[in-house]
Amino acid sequence: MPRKTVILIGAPVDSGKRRTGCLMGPDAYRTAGLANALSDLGHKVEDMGNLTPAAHQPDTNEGKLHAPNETIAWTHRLTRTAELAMQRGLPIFMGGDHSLSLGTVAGVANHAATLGRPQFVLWLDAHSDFHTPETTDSGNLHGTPLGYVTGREGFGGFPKVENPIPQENICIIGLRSVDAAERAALEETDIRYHDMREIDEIGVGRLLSAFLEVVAAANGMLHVSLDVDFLDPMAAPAVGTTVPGGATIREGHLAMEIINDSGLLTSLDLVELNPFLDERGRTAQVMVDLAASAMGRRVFDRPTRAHS
Ligand code: 4U7
Ligand code: MN
Ligand code: MN
Ligand code: MN
Repeated sequence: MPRKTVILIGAPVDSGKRRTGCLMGPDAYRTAGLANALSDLGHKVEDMGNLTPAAHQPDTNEGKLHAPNETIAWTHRLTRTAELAMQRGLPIFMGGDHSLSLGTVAGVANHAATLGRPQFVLWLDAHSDFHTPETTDSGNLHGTPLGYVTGREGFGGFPKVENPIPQENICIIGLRSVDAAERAALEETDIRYHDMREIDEIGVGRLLSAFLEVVAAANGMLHVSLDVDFLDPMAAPAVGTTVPGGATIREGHLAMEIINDSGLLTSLDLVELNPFLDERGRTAQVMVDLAASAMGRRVFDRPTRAHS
């Protein structure tokens, strides 16, 4: 990838579920050396420090949703921050739980609209995160960002989504835990989704390349949202929502390397890292290494190929 201005944005969002700890994510990425890994690749790196949510009323324990006021306040802050950062460079949002993507995706889509370019979203996750506040059983808003940014109903009290992402511009890869209500809703959409079986049988490279061809043909902007639980918990244990049978380290890197080769990446979320659950920082390190692959780290400068 050509040299970029990369803007690291700490988003210590911890309101999207009940188990806490994701607020330590941004500092774990710093400790694992994210800024240096990117500057070693030739990028200009700025760290904006950690954001705070907009002012909000304290949450109560009433109602099904966990901490809606705080998550709404984060959505306001992150939407605006994403819009502004996109004007200056390539933002990497260091989470924080996945409810941060209600704001980051809404914000990058607003920026794409000002350029008259379509926004695409690649969602690497064990889960589809397609709930609405009405369909969620857990009440955890980290399970709702794709519902929100596609403009589903039921997000009363949240900022209006000015530029919903068209369903066909979204690709989810890594699925192995989809709730019944999400599945019924997803099957009615044009969202592209691939479960682990498709990774096994077809390969992450082919699935991803097919989507990236669509993005390139449309001159699209590409936001990648990387949930730690895309990876198998043996490779990446520091996450609250472990689901066995996930992607390997190599499948993760191959995806990132293909993203880099495409030259399409315009923004990135690193989400759901819970350093409190980590083993000597190894999950934070895996995520930093994946981000470096997405931003151009490679073993050789020219593509290698098998001997015939
Ligand atoms: B994550 C879940 F019920 N679907 O809604 C829910 F399985 O950002 C999990 O992908 C959501 O980690 C996981 O609570 C959200 C559950
Ligand atoms: Mn609060
Ligand atoms: Mn997720
Ligand atoms: Mn997940």
